[in-house]
Amino acid sequence: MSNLRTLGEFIVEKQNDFPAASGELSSLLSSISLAAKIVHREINKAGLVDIAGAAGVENIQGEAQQKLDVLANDTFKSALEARDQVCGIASEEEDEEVSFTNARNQNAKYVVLMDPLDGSSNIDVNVSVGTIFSIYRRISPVGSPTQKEDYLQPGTEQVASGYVIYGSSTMLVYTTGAGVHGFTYDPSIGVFCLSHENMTIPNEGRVYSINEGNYVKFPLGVKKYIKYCQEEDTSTNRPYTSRYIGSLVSDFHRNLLMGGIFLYPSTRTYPSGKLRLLYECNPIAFLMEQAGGTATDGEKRIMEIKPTELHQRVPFFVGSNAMIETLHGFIEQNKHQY
Ligand code: P6P
Repeated sequence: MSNLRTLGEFIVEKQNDFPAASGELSSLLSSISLAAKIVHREINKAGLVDIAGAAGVENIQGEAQQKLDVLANDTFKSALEARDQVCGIASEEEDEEVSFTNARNQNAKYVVLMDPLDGSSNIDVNVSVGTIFSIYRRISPVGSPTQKEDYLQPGTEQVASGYVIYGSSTMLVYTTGAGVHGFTYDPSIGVFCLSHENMTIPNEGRVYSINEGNYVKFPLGVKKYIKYCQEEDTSTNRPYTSRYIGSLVSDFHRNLLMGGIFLYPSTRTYPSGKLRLLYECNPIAFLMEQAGGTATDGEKRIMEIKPTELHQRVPFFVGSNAMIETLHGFIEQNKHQY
């Protein structure tokens, strides 16, 4: 295959897209792709060796069996700590941020926020899951432990973000602010190969993704938008198609490729929504904007929200511009009504 371009080669080629980098991005992203290969391997044997659900079961080496989301967290954390570029991480699996303690890491310039295995409950039913990551420059002085402020930056400060989707094939999709690029993993040679250069989302789509089981708890504007999606109107290609996998990375990846809108609104039970701002919504929002789409909390740009705590949740609407615009109209007309 003459046009085979690996993730490593592509990053070096695009090196100048990553400001003030001297190979830092390639090393940082290669540690992420290394961890992704390990998680890919563990996920693909989960059903065989019962890693998926069983915590506390011993494997053949007599080691304590880890649940996959804990295993994914530990794998990404140690891969990132092993390199010189990262001084700390925040993770859905860690109550507080983890500031790496050795001098090498404390002299590093970047922090990584991640959801190491998003949608892990889907593993037991063989549905695809994903890793989501977001990379920032630290604010606190180099050479010291990280501070909370390093992790509580608005999404506009991201220098890179991406996801790994462990689906029918494993893909790594990332942006450094110069477009969105997708790489498909070839396990036979152990490399991620460029398969989707400059991914862009269509301005219109026909897919809406939302957990309609929560319909009665949605704000009135969201209810009216769902009914709009279901109305018969051939001039606007409606009714749309409802597709909901229940795994953010999978629903997002499909909509990125085909066009569409993903909605996780606030509900009466969860007034701030369910999805996490720092390591789910911001990285996905960065990718969406770079692919020509929109990501909001129903009113304002997700990436302009000033975070106040590591695990804070926000309502999340992401997808094709025209669909988000129509949704905003319904939300605006029916503010604060359920
Ligand atoms: P619900 C998975 O648990 C997750 O965090 C996202 O990946 C997914 O989009 C969402 O929650 C699904 O939530 O309430 O519809 O099951």
